Amino acid sequence: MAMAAQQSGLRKVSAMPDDLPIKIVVMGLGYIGLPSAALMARSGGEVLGVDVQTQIVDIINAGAVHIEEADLADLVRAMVRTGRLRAAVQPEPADVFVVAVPTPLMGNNEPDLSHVRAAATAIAPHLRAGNLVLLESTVPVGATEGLRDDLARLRPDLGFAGGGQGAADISIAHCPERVLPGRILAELVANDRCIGGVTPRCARRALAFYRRFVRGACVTTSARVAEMVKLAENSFRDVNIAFANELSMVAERLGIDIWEVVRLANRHPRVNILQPGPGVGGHCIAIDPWFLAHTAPDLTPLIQAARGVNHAKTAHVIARASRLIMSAPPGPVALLGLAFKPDVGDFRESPALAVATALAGRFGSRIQIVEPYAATLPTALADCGAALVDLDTALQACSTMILLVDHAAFQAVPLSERGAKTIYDTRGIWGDKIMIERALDRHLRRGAGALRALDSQNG
Ligand code: SAJ
Repeated sequence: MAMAAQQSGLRKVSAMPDDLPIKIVVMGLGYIGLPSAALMARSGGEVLGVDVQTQIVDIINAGAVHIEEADLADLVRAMVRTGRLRAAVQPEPADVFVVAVPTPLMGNNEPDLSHVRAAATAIAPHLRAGNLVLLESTVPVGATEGLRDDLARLRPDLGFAGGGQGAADISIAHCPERVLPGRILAELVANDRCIGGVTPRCARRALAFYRRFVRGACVTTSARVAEMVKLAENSFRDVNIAFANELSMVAERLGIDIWEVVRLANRHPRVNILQPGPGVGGHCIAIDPWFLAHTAPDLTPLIQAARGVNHAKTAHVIARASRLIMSAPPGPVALLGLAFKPDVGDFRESPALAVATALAGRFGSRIQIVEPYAATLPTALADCGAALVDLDTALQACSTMILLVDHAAFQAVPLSERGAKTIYDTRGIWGDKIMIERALDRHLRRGAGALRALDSQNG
């Protein structure tokens, strides 16, 4: 094929024949980059994972992992052993560059694209005609074209698809990830992908790449649509959870079991309310809606209100839990869970962690924390005197329990072991809620007065 292209005088732009191993550089070895790099290696690619942290690079080159994710450690170890997965702090020339770096928020809720720009600077010297650059990080609409423009400025000797005159040496597409922490490897393969090219040809080239390891349907579109699709998905979930959280506070005032309300309302064929909880955490749902809101602040009151409601729900849980602890007999109080969601060891933006930190600040050494996914407590908690204990110890020692995360281990605690305790179940996992709520309300009324006294003492 290459020979035919040379003979016909055509420029060879596809360096990725389906039957040859391709060289792939993955920029960013976090929750998306590392699993993706390992899967790309498993599908036959020669993969170089790049991360700015040498510690992460060393861990991966030793065949280990720095993040908890189902089956990831085994896959990475196997791929490093085959030699098809390596890590380094700097990229090398490759056929495909995948950018999977963090895109956090700045203090004013403005998207921070500095890591994407840094990745562009790092790969620019290594680009050559025929390369495909794929942006997987979640970004505001227009950022993929922005990446193209950054690369074009850095490499004026190359032509960039959709970037004006000249041959399109470099193709660029946005292919947002959609995977759920805890199921990342399975979902990277099984989920449908939305692939947005800065030109239709870029989308087609990206499609051919993803088909190597994705079994779900791959649908092509423009980069701008793909960017907005991703933001719409996570904003939809945030708004729906905010609705559930708002209802939960109304139901609480009315003495109604919100989880029963949601369960019964969802029997309607066109209603699907998500689950209320102590707030929304993780590095996606709590962040991405701001990418839309920031783009059009005047047009997104609903999205912004949802962020506010979910944030306020955490404050509401802190206030309610504080009243409960004030009304409880002296002695330890168990907080169950710190993770941002069940059955993961991921504490990013965790509302449970925020609640625990606030309660530890107020009640110090009375707080006993159970978190099966943590080996030690974050210093902010430990410094206040809170202790990390196992579930059995907490069940034995604590007559008051505040459940913050619906880990499977907590769901398995039978009524016989918790029936006599005062319980605030923020996730609704223990079925006997009406009884619990009524007992809780009595405690809370007593606790409110005592809490006011404590707060005025503390200034
Ligand atoms: N939560 C609730 N109630 C619910 C569902 C979730 O309170 O009914 C809370 C969780 O406890 C957690 C937060 O929301 O604190 C987010 O958890 P999640 O399971 O909803 O989502 P993530 O952040 O793990 O993953 C989301 C997913 N997006 C959607 O479902 C639309 C995932 O598919 C994306 O790939 C991921 O964001 C991402 O990386 O963007």
